[in-house]
Amino acid sequence: MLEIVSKIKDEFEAGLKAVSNSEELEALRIKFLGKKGALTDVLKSLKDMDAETKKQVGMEVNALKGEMEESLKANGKRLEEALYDMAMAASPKFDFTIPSEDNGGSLHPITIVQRRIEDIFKSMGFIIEDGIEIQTEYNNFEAVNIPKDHPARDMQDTYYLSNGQLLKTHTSAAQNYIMRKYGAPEPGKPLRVLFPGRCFRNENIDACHENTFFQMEGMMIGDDISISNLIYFMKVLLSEVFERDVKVRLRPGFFPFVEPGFELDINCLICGGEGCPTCKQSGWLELLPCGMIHPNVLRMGGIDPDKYTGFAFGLGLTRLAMMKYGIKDIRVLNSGNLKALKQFK
Ligand code: FA5
Repeated sequence: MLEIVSKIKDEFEAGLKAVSNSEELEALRIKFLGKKGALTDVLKSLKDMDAETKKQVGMEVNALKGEMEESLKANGKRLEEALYDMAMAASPKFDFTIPSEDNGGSLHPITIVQRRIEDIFKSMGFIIEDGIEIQTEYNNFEAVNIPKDHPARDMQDTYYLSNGQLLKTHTSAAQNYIMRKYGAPEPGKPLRVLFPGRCFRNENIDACHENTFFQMEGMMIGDDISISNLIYFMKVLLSEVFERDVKVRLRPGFFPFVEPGFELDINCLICGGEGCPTCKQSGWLELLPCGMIHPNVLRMGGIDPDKYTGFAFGLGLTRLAMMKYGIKDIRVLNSGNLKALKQFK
């Protein structure tokens, strides 16, 4: 029987050498591995053999079957590549690298604004960090002072994975990781980090709420950081992004991870403050919540709140892009509608 297996192997190899297209390759597979294929026949006959022969032949046949499958796969790929090369050779004028005339592609408006803000903050000594999207409940909530059963969790309902992890609801989910990564700053050298990212919430979608949107978070921690630093950076941010004066208002805001906390709203640039669906008729749009980092959050990040203070802000990047470009409805940004999006080239 072992001789038969060896003969099948030789025949298969000879057949493989003669194959010149994918139809022939498939015919070869059927001839040897199909329902009535040569090797399949040997496999079927194993049941009639004595235990010792069955073991020996079984091992050989299974090894050969694995080899054949590998060879068929590798040759399938080789034939596909050869076909592609032939097609390319037959149409020498076709060149992938020539840009298309009518749609050269463009950056998404959120990317444009994100890069602009990153440049502004990099010039002020900030490091850019990239936060992951699937987070633990601990990082997203507990580590930013939102314990289990805290009512603040209701504001950020999200999508849970079967393993208990979740799609992050805010960029603040990276605060703890970043504090632990960089540790307490040296005197006079505050830690300055900017971390943009995509966030997810189980929302009722309307003109200014999406279930998938972008935020950009910033954090500065040092031995001498105060609210004045916070206000300075927020002013620089807005004036550089809008390149003109915009009306803003600062009001107290509650977030369990800052104390004191503020809401910085922008006068709606779609309606000029008169009220429209984008600002829910209020004339103002919540854009930039911020505050002084809560001592509990610093402590959980391994930073001594008796020695260090810091501020954090969580900019609504998607909404900022809307205001910057006069986009009335947030749904346009995730629509994939190239007609709408390519004008921001
Ligand atoms: C937060 O997410 C806080 N983590 C922000 C923060 C960071 C506060 C650091 C203090 C210190 P809030 O839930 O308000 O806060 O969201 C922040 C911004 O994200 C909002 O002002 C808004 O501009 C934007 N945003 C929130 N939900 C949505 C949504 N569903 N669609 C679009 N933008 C949203």
